Amino acid sequence: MKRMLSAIKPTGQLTLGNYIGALRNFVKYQDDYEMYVFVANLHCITVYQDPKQLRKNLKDAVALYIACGLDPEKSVIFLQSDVMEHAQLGYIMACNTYLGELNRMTQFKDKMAKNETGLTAGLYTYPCLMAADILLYDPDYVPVGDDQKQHVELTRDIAERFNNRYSETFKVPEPLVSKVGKRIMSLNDPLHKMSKSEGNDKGCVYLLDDLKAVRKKIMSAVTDSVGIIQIDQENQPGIYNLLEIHSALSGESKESICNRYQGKGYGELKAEVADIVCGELEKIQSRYNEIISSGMIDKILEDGANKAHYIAYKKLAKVQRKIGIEINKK
Ligand code: ATP
Ligand code: LTN
Repeated sequence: MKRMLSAIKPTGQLTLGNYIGALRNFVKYQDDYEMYVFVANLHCITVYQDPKQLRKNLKDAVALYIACGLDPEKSVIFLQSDVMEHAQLGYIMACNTYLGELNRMTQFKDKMAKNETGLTAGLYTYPCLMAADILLYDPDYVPVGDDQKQHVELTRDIAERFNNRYSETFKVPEPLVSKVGKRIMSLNDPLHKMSKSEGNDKGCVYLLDDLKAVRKKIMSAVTDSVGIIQIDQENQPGIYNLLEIHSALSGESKESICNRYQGKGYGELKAEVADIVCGELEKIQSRYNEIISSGMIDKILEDGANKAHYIAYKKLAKVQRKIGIEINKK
């Protein structure tokens, strides 16, 4: 069975973007692939997090993974820092990555361009840790949203370079970006990604949001003055985003939705999208509440970390032998 690995970095509450672009796909894949999914808590702290809030976000993220359908019997679910090999291989990967490569990473460049202050070294070297996260497990595929594709491509470059230098060690993974829903945009600023860390709560639907608030956010989504429901991402990015959300969740093609909405207004489309999103969130939230009150999370994470560690440990030992940092092992 082929293997997949992915992660989410819960720097805040998980969003509809995380669900459509990532989580939902993990759930679909878990029947056909050996699936490893972790909560990237080491990535979270590349930007300061309030410790109490972070603890809650991490627990919520695990509960939401399961509430969205990840099954601990089928998928290995764990917390990144419970498997220490991530940090150790991350350092080794940083020693095999060039500054020029990190300087080209769009996510970091965007932050630099905004003149954000207090950017940390951890944020800069984040792609090296992400490469380690992936390469420890030799996955065939890494399912991610559009914004993470560049990091997976860098991971491939690092793996190939390492294999050439030290002989075959890592499988070179493929990024897997789904066609629909790879980039859900903010509801009130459809030119920017729906994002949990931008502080734009009105444009962002959180999976644990009150459903009335969700409906309100969708009904107030920014659209345009064209007045026709059609597929025109460039001139009608808000409508395109609503069609994308609808299509990703309902499975109906954007063309078919547009056909049904010939001669109808934006308000009606928004109401239908709100119904679909709220229907989906209602199910997720009710399962989330059961999971949180069941106290099952600790055991799931313990089992997951044991299974992940078994693989990561062997891979790190191999890497350390190959690069010559151990004295008595060949
Ligand atoms: P941040 O907002 O802090 O940058 P994020 O919401 O992008 O974070 P990540 O942990 O970086 O969250 O992403 C987890 C996964 O969810 C990644 O595969 C990412 O590509 C996907 N994802 C995140 N936001 C969206 C979005 N708006 N549309 C589609 N996929 C998304
Ligand atoms: N950087 C990713 C989260 C992440 C990840 C990974 C995704 C950390 N390590 C390994 C896939 C594989 C993000 O989504 N921000």
